[in-house]
Amino acid sequence: PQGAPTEPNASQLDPAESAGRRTLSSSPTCRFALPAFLHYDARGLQLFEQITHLAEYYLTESEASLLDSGGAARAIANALPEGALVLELGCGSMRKTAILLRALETAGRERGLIQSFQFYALDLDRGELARSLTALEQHPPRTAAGGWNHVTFHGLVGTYDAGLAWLKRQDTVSHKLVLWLGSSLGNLTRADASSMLAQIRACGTVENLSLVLGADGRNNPATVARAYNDPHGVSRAFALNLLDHIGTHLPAVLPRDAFEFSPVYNQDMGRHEVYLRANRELRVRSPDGVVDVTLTRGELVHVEYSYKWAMGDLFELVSRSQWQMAHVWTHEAQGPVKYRLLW
Ligand code: AVI
Repeated sequence: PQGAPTEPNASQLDPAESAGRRTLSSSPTCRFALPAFLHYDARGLQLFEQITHLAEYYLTESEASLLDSGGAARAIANALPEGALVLELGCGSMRKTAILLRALETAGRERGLIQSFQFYALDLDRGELARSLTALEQHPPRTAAGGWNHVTFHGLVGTYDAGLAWLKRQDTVSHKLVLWLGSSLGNLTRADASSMLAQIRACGTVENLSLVLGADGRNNPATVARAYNDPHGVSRAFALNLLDHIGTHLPAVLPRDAFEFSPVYNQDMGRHEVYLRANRELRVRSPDGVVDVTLTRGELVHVEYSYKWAMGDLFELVSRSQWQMAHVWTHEAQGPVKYRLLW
């Protein structure tokens, strides 16, 4: 049925597997690092959704305004061939995606298209994905008589890797459009962002594949710091939430009361960094003995990077990964705050 999540092929990905192995790897900034996907269980997705509504977290509003009043959604919808497949990586609540989907519905009607656009939403949590898709389907544009007529909805449960492997196999569609929005590329190191763009590029040809990419700029450090450490405590709850369910991924438990939220904007590197700081010496042991480490009091565990991209670096990244840019929309409403959508 429409809206019910399906899986990208049979190989149900087990993010826990790979995470477990990478769990106690080190990062350039500290001895221990946890993979960022651990933030996104159902509760983590809900907390992140709350963050996107905060005035301090300027990224979401910037992107939404580029899609909407900035005209990006309409331009993309008008250019997309009939029957095209649209895949959103890490779709979350799809509040901004809805702007593009409504533009596709309108374009379908205005252009008198026969074949629907096929929208696939990829995310990690089946329940949250189903809930978001159902909500989206219940809100077609006002002009769409009797609901969505030109967009068909599908859910994919899995990681980026699984979603892209699936996309690569979709070789009978007229066009594949990948949406990688919300500055999600910022959660990868600059080297990994480059590999990821190359991996997306390999899912199709220059003619049949395109990408819409959202990237935050290297904004005022105080503005960035506030976006990631809001006075309402939602960013803090989001970071600490990972400790509540880490036991399902790791053969070890990190007690929540042993850690403090420790965010910092690293201006030289152009990235926001989040750590969890041990407030006491702590031995972390798994029953099987695979994990057995002692954290010192004050020791940091790295849990997230949010890289910010200067215009020149972003262009260089895109061309290095074999993409050609058709259009750039830049949001500059609040003085130095910049956010870009690349297509
Ligand atoms: C999902 N991602 C792009 C967010 C970001 O801005 O790095 C995650 C986030 N972490 C704390 N606040 C928001």
